[in-house]
Amino acid sequence: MFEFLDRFMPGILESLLPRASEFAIQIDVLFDVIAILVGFWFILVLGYFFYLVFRYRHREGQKAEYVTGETHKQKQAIEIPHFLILACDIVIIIPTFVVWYNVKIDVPQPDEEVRIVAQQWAWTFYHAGEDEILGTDDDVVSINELHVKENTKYTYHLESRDVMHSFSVPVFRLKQDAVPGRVITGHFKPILTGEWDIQCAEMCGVAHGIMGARIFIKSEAEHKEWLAANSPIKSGGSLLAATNEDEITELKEDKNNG
Ligand SMILES: [Cu+2]
Repeated sequence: MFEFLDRFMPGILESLLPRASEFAIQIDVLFDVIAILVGFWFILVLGYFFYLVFRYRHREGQKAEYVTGETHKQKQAIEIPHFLILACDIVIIIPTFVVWYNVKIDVPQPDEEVRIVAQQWAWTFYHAGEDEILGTDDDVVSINELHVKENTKYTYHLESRDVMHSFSVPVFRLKQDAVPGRVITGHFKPILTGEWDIQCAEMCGVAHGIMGARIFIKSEAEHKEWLAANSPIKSGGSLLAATNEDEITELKEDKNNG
């Protein structure tokens, strides 16, 4: 449905940033529908407003008329636009529910998982190693660099170590709050290779503005090369696992305190 609708849309967001996730097209179509409807009424109402200001401007000897809005014609002038705007609301609400369900509620069975931890003021990403299973000894941890494979369904688990942050990947049209004490699960499927920005989108302290990171979307072979180059040394693997366990205990303690 969204592919079909997209043919008639101006593609406002796409003209600024490519769509690198599977659901990006849905957000873009919704954005265009809202921009067109709201823009139409904005221009119409402002245009009419300035016309009236000019048409009924002050003139010598002319007294102002007191309009009560009680005649049939005056009531119609209010009611007709009112119902037209309600109709526009319905046109916006229906696809909004569909997109919300597809992006936020319906998390598909993943091919891979990634753990994302936000803190003042950096991002830590836990990538599954060559075994493609998250939480094992060969996980690859990186700071401010998220490495993912093209055409792979990901589930992400988003956490915060301190205050509220927001994981924003504009090229995915993805934005999700990170809340201390909670693990928030969501999904994305990269469909383009390249390197783009990640930015914290929730005011989280003095260095919020520079709490950025980069996302690297690669082909499967390139991603494997990166994993191999960054895999933890086997004997040091337990160190990483210990770090993970410490963090999990910390999280639980937070929950108890709360
Ligand atoms: Cu922030």
